[in-house]
Amino acid sequence: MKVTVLAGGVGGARFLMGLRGLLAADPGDHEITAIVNTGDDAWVAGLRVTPDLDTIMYMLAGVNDAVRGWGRAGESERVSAELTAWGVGWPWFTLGDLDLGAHIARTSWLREGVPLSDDVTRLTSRWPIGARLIPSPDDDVETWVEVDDPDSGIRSMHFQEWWVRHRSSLPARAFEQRGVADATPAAGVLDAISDADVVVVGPSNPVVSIGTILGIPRIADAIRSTAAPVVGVSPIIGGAVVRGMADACLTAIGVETAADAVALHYGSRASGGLLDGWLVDAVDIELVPNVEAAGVTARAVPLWLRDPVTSAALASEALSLAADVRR
Ligand code: FO1
Repeated sequence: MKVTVLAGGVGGARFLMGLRGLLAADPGDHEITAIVNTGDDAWVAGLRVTPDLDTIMYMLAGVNDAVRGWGRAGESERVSAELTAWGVGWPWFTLGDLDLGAHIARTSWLREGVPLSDDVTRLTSRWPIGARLIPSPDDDVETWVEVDDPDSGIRSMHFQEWWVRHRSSLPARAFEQRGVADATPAAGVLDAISDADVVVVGPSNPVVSIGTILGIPRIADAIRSTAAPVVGVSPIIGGAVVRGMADACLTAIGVETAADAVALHYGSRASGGLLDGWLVDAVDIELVPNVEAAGVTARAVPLWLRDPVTSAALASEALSLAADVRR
């Protein structure tokens, strides 16, 4: 079975871990492809940093820092301290020594003209991660946030500065994908959508992760027209985010932080949107009729991705819903 997952950072990575575990236990050929958000990416100290790709790579490789949710396990920060001493990079954005190894390798290949998707292939080939990761574009498309700063008024900053430096405390007025108009889907992205047996919209931030992937020209249309069933997993449980800042992002675009509101935001494929099916958590069972009324088949199942067993169970629910909506 070919399963293609649209994914951001930790939520997407945990879902992919569950899917990999589920399919590994099932005889037969399986292919997992993750189309990953690159809007969080940034040039830091002259290096190209790609947080969501790295979070997924490190977690699937088993070398991630499970506490912080980003970077490498067993990390040290000697170089980062030196960069701060030299006044280079973002002092509030810690690049660990091991993590820097990936950023230096990636940047050296980029400087040789090797596109990001090939850099990802080179980096991930170091470990048997059991999935193919593809950046949604090879081009630099960065999410910038327009904020209304009580001190300095309206200004724009890179998503990382809004999220890491300011913990999304500055009211976001708008999110801009810089460079998106000239971007194209990376090699393999459109085929991964059209050739899939199932497409999953992962439990990632609907605005700055999934939204950023969908903003790349032609990707949303590929999802609308794929023969595969398209099912999504709500990143909102009981009216709250599981982690991160999706609530601040949803508010900024006028969408309620609720499992049904996000499904309606993505829309049903029957009416020109993206979804055939949608999973909400058991606590949100009363929202199922709202989602169904919008033309999306909905189910209430446990969504918490606590460990390999619950993650595999959620992946199984997503594939089961896909089988149902396919009929
Ligand atoms: N998040 C933080 O809260 N503080 C950091 O210092 C930080 C550094 C960092 C370095 C590399 C990387 O790939 C991710 C890093 N992150 C950090 C997490 C990052 O903001 C998130 O992974 C996503 O971009 C937002 O979900």
